[in-house]
Amino acid sequence: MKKQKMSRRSFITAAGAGTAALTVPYLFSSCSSPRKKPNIIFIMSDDHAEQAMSCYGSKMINTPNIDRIAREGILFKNSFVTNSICAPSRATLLTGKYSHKNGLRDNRDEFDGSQMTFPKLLQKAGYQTHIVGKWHLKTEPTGFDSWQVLIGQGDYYNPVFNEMGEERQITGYTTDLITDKAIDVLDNRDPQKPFCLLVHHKAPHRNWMPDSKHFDKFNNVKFPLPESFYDGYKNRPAAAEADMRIDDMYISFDLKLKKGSYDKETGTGGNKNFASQVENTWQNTVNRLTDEQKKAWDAHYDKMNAEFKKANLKGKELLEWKYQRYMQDYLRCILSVDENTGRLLGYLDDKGLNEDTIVIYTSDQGFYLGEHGWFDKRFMYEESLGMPLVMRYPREIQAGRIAEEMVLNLDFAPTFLDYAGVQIPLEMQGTSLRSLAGNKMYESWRTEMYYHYYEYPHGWHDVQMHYGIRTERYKLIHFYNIDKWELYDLQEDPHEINNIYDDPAHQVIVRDLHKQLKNLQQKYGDKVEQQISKSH
Ligand code: SGN
Ligand code: CA
Repeated sequence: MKKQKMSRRSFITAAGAGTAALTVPYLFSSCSSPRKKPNIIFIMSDDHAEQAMSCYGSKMINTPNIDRIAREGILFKNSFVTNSICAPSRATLLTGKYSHKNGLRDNRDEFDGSQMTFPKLLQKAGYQTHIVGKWHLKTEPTGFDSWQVLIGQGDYYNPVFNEMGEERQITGYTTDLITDKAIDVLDNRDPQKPFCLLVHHKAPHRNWMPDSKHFDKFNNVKFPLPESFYDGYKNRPAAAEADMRIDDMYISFDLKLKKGSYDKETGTGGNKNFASQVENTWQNTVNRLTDEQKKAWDAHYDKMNAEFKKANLKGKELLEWKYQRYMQDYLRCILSVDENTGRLLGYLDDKGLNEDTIVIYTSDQGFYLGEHGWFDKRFMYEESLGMPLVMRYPREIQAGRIAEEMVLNLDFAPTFLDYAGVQIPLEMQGTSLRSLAGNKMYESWRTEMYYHYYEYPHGWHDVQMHYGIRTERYKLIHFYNIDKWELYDLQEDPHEINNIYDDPAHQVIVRDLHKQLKNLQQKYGDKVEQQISKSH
């Protein structure tokens, strides 16, 4: 058990709450001396799993620049997303609220930009606020002095940006271009004001198109299969139903094979409607490349196509080949994200901004890199529930700290407001990470978290709606449309293969977790019964 810490400061606790998650840490900045308000650079990539970051112990890739943030700051080992999918994660980031409160439950919903968000509150407090990169919330950004965002998911090469209402296509590799824009924003800012800059990468989102300069990386590597790669989904019907197995990948669009080097497109890719047009979509994507880009592209992939054709792989061999191909391109995309993170850190070094700037690196959620035989996210299982999080702020955070406490994407908004000395609205459902990160005393910390995923049956990958609770040791999940419960003992079964919900030896735990889960739903105001009746 972890020791509970008591705060030296005054806390305002929402009526009847009494736990950290509903505790508003303090009304005013915890700095007693009137120091300059810190700048904030929040870098968020898309689908970057902890398993692919060397500071989280990955052996597959080196991410020296992201690791630098961890080394000079803090790494959160138990950082989780509350709804593991892109747009909902972003809406929670902005509002500090669960999906059922901010109205954005799945990727089809539109964000109501008239609601309270942390950028708006920072703006009021004198910050300049900016966002560059992926937005994905459908409505126009609000609360930003400037915004330059990709349209929808955006493209890996030569993307179209919406620059405050004007669309403009820019030639180049998107991860670099987003960073160019970020640096440009910093160069042109008003130096009298603190800034908050959100840098949201498209990469390493599907379909994993690397910068050609990284084509020579990982060619001779054989990535070990994750332990749960050949999961049989026993006693887990929702997992068995999900359409996101490595075997389901499109061999064209995802794995970059050309017509002629394979017989026919075999993957369902997670969306049966898309399957019929996938080869054309892939062709159109390649057609967007400039001649020079296309030349580099062909020089690399033509060789791979020829080798594939010759090998004539089938069954297990083909499946494992797909996994290796997936990993190569996914990791190559991350190399660019890491390098560009280094560019931003270098900028701060050069301008002498390190001390006064909070730098965060995270991803909108985790991702499967072959665990359970999958790619994609959505499930409350560890790999996609996890949300990598490292943060540096030399004025308050001791270098090399590692936090075991459970932190959530709900916590970002209150954290930024806290550092900026802005009152945290009671309606925000997260807790500031400032005291925890600064190793200061705090009242108590959450030892359980609540999760709710909604995108079914529409959209991609066929993952049943579910809610659940994760404690330090156990996880209880309810796939409510099929009324199937799952229980995992994370200590005994870290890969979540054995659903022990019906095991007689665990019935006391099941009963307790049910109670805790109900309490969390009440505390956060998630009226699940309504959701269930709507979806039937
Ligand atoms: C796209 C992807 C899906 C992915 C969703 C959501 N298909 O539709 O695989 O789950 O985005 O991702 S793709 O073939 O178009 O790449 S999210 O990160 O935006 O939520
Ligand atoms: Ca994502």
